[in-house]
This record gives sequence, C-alpha cells and structure tokens, in this order.
Amino acid sequence: MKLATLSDGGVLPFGQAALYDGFFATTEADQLFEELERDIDWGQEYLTIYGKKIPFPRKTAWYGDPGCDYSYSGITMMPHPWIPPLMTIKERVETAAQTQLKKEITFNSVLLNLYRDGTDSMSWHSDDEPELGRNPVIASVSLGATRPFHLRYKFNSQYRAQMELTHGSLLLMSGPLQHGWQHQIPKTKKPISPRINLTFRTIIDREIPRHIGESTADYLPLMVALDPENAESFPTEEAVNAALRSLLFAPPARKRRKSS
Ligand SMILES: O=C(O)CCC(=O)C(=O)O
Repeated sequence: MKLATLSDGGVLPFGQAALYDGFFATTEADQLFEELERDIDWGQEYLTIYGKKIPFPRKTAWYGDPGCDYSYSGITMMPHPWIPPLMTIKERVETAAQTQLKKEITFNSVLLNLYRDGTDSMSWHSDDEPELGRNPVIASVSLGATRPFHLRYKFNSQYRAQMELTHGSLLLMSGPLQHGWQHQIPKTKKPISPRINLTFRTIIDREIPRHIGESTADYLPLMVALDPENAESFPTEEAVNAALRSLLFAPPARKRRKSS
C-alpha cells in the first residue's frame, strides 16, 4: 500500500489517499473490465451552461440500492440495480476498507466512468456532495489503461500530489480528504486504450442542510475543525462564523528572496 504524499515526500494534511496496486490480479481485472464494458448500461450525461448542453467527456453509469439517488454537476442519477460483477467488487473493497480503516463500511452505490481514450477526462472536483455526509470513505477501483490521478489542496493549490491508477488497483480515500482536496483525471495526447473507474460510495439517509451553500465544501472543513471526531450534527451558522473567524488555513511560509 502506498499513501499519497506531497512532492517533498511529506504526508498529506487533511485526509488520506491509500493506493493498493494489483488489488485485483491481472486475469481477474481483465475479466471484470470485459464484463463491465459489455454489461453496464453506459449513458451520456450533459452539463447545461447558459442553456447549452455540453457532453461530459466520458460515459457514466450509476448503480446502487433503491433510493440512492445522486446529484452532482446539476444532474440527478437514479440507480440501476446491482449486477453480479459489481457485487463481487463491492464485497472485496468493503473488506479492504474495513481492514484499513478499522470500522464497519457498507457501500450502497457506485459511480462508473468509462474513459474511451485520452480525450476523455474528469476535471477538478471533490466527492463532497451533501448526500455523502462528513468525511466520506470512497473506494475507487481502476480497470484498463493507467491514468494519472492528481490531487490539489483546496485552500492552497501549491500543495499537490499525484498517483498512477493502474489496472486492478484500489484507491481508498478517507478522513476529511474530500473536504480539503480536489482531484482530477487530466486529458492526455498519448494514444491510450479505454479505462473504467468505479467509485463506491455511501449515500446517507438524513436531512442535509443547504442553508450555508450548495456544496459541503462551504462548511464541512469548518465542521471537521470544530469537532474532528464526534460531530454528528451540522453546526449552526453562528458556530460556523465563529470557526471562520478563528480558523486559519495558513499558507506555507513564502521563501524569502535574498536581497543581493
Ligand atoms: O476516474 C477516476 O479515477 C476518478 C473518478 C472520480 O473522480 C469520481 O468518480 O468522482
């Protein structure tokens, strides 16, 4: 297992990304890729900007338990029911996540992305939608072509990390990572074969306040800072404002220029 680190080798602040290369052996990963490419009900979603429909640069699909609807980038996806290869992967990643994080983890949904070639990509974002709750655990399985996975710290984009997501790998994201970091799969000009990514998630069943903003990025870092371990309820606006006043996401010290 490899932990994502900063370019100077330092540990990521604010969350963890742990990569397991060869989590699925090559023959098993080959078979899963073939089954998923063939059997998943791949769809084309669109982003609407100023009334213009722009296709996402990838195919997508959403599978999960009934009722696990998921909204992101202005679209809402209803889950398809689980199919056998997805159940197989889900059980394996749940066991790994429980062993690594030492707590019970049950994923109830999965977002699948099919990157047909290097022009398909996913731009900077966090998996921090309100229905994923605080400190979501995300298990990300990669099949097919290796693609780089970039991370950048939301509060200071000088902090960055990068990992290579290989065929059969598992990337386990946990802690406040989704509140502190964004990730992307950049486009590449290299001629590359298709890749399938699966991100297993747990949609939580509770009322989500949207009074502060539409994205948890607006308030969850503050919650983590207010009560890193135990906050089950969302803080009031006053508490958030108080935390905002006291909380410093200090930028790294700037190097002093030598005066010549
Ligand atoms: O393809 C990947 O590895 C990333 C997928 C991702 O960021 C997402 O589904 O939110």
